[in-house]
Amino acid sequence: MTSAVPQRATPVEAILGLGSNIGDLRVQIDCAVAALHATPGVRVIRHSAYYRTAPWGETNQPSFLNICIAIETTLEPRNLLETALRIEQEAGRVRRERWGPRIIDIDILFYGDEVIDEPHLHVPHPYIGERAFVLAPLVDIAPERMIGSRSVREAAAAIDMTGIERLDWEVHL
Ligand code: GSY
Repeated sequence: MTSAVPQRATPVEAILGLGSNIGDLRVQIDCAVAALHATPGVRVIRHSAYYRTAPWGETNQPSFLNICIAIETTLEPRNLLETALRIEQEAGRVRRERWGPRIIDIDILFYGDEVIDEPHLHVPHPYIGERAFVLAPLVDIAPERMIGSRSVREAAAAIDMTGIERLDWEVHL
């Protein structure tokens, strides 16, 4: 089958962060992972544990469920972003407040080793090293990745993990 979306000849490993804090958090996260895996040019290859995390930013909102996944993708970064936004919209996400509650949020944390600085597309994601809700799941799947001069493992060891709870839930790939 041919696709209108341009595909790279060689797959790239990208890392995505997912979070949800409205409705059935586990269902929303799992549906988003399944929708990504069902997208032509995307294959989910690793999945972190699930984490219940205290809200960052606007703290007067429900706790989040967060995970990270690694994918292999032949999609260009912009098409991967559009895929993430489509899946968010299909899940019913409406963008209201910048740091407010959300059905599902999908962030591109890394796209290979590429550095991208374009409107709405900043990769590596600029705040990875400062967010415990990202670092906790990220260390499960990419501990040796570098964030500036530190590895993910080092950044995770240095950050305050108060409010971050690793859940003993089975992970399906
Ligand atoms: O940037 C992702 C959305 N988000 C989150 C999140 O995913 N988890 C936690 N714990 N707090 C958050 N605040 C925002 S905004």
